[in-house]
Amino acid sequence: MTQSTPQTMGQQFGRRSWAEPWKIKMVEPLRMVSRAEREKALVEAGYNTFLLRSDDVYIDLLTDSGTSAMSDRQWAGMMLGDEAYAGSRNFYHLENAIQTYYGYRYMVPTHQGRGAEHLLSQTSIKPGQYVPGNMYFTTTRLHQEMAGGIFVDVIIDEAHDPADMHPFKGNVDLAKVETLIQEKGAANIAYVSLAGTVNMAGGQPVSMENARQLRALCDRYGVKIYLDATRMAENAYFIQEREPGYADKPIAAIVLEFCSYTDGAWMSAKKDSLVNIGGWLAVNDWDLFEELRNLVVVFEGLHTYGGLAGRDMEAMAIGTAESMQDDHIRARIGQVRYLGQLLTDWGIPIVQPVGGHAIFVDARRFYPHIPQSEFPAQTLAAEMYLDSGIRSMERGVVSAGRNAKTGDHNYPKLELTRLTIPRRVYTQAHMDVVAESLKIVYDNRDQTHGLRMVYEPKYLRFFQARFEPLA
Ligand code: P71
Repeated sequence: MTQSTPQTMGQQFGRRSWAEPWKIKMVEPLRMVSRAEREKALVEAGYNTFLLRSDDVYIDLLTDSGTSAMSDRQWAGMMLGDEAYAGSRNFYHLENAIQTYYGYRYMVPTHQGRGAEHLLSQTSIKPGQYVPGNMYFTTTRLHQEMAGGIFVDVIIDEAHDPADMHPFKGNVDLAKVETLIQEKGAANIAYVSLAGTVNMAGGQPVSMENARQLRALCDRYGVKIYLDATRMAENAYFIQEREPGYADKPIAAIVLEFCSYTDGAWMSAKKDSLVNIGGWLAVNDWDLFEELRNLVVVFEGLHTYGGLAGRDMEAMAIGTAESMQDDHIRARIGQVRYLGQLLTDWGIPIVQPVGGHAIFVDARRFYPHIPQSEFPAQTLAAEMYLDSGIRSMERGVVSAGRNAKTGDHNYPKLELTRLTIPRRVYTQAHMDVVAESLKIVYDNRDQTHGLRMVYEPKYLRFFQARFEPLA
């Protein structure tokens, strides 16, 4: 028998190995859940991974939102919370961090991203106005619609093709924006809703050039641009890697330049900024800020805490700085890519190129025999949980909801199951376990049937909808 030389992870992939730029100081034990327990839990959850108890989950890839591990410095910062009702010291630390790293003048904290979306939508959209955006996000579009806005998708066509290798699949199609402005008139455009690493497209980045050109276009018509900065640090990594002229620029400088092309931003700090809760809304215009500062007290809390404790703002200020460190972002995206490479090598259909925060499995190609009306991406999430206790999330027809006018399902082109990687939480060995589970589910795909929806709530139905298997 010939004995092969054991290979390190890097050697297997023909490169130098990389490792996480942190070591572990505290551990949280995982529970191994038996097959019988998983079967029972899945039925109780109506085949919806949002309705599983986390105690019944082994590796939780539902989301990267609020699930990251804080650093020793952030935890130390939590002890420095100034819990004064007004003017907390931690607010000023946060304000300073946002001004330093994102470059906007004025900021209000919010309890999380959708709190900021609510305030921006209510102040900046008049009923009947259009809101062009580079692909919808569920909560963002809902708040825009609740303010009377009409969302229009202006992302480049390549974004809707899970196999297209465009390096900046999150880019705005400038012609689509200009046509909309000309057709509807600039006064009927609320603002352009621009997002970094477009979540629903598979975590796909926007190029600096695209942001610069969008700014020039909007300036010609006097239209504002607001940025969803939720995963902007990750977007900056792709610019550094792929866009000429940025290879030697630090992540922080790239984020700052990108934001300079926009009029303000909203943030779910639960992603890039490495906290479990928190968000903010920042703008450069004083008059708008005055309105926001007033409205935040109605819905979130005083403008120096916005629904957060002082300690939360401190952790967010420190996390903001940590999120801009180049070695952190490189390892974060490197881990996602490692998983993506295994799946690609095994021929499992995933969205390419692999994005920043997650692997998006293309459920249409995974289950070609399951029609979209039988929820292939939801089915895949259920099957993965059954196989191994790994929790993922549907991002397809269930998430897309119904057309407000016709009441039909919205059938999005992308029918995806998202395996989202929390930051600084799981190791490369966990990624191996995930990859192997997905391979087993793929090998058994011919025996798998779709689902039927048996309960559907009115808003954001994917959170609470219930399903039954079709055979
Ligand atoms: C994600 C989430 C959290 C989530 C939200 C809705 C359904 C399922 C999961 C939240 C985002 C986001 C972007 C680009 C705004 C929000 C809202 N993402 N913009 O991906 O990704 O922020 O959750 O803090 O309110 O799992 P919020």
